[in-house]
Amino acid sequence: MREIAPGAVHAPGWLTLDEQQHLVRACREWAAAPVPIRHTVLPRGGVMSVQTVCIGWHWQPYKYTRVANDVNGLQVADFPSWMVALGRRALTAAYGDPADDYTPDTALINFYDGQAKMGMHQDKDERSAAPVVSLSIGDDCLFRFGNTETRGRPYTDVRLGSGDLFVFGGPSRFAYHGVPKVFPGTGNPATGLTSGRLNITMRVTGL
Ligand code: MD3
Ligand code: FE
Repeated sequence: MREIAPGAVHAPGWLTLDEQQHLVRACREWAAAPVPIRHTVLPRGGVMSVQTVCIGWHWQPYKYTRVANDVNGLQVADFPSWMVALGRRALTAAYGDPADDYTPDTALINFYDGQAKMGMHQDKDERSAAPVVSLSIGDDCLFRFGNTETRGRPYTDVRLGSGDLFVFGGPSRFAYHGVPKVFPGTGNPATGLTSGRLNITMRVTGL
């Protein structure tokens, strides 16, 4: 367990192989229906290289909606209670105190192929300052954790691997961050993911 910055805690290999397998299976189902995983199109016409599917609420830049009116118009899958329980356990592991009042109601599930990246950004579409719980499965990546003022330096680069937990709360909740690179072929096929990287972020929308 390592505190990268105040409120930003990295727990390498926190998920068991069994938990990773369970999450890979769940994400495969969510990626298929009711709203298929897709490359999000940004308002100015750009297309994200990462593919995303959501549960609980549907994220589209720069808002959350109940139905995916930018994809197929359907309501996204429910946020299951076992994910709420997993989010609470993650928060407790990171901060060391009970988190029974933490109730995430949405998750963004991002899939990175070997070429995908995510530019430096802040997550500001939630109307809540509650922590974000991030779980990574599959190929390693370079994760860049910045500051709350600018997209640029200073930042800390961290290599994230399969099973890693990262919690971003307190002063780190609105910091810039991104994924400049994934390292193809570094994952463990026993997770059920034979290529690419999966990242699951749980959030509280405040909606
Ligand atoms: C720090 N995802 O979905 S996870 C995103 O690996 C996103 O897919 C990246 O950034 C990924 O918005 C990074 C780590 C992460 C997620 C959310 C954060 C770091 C964060 C929110 C606030 C601060
Ligand atoms: Fe983000």
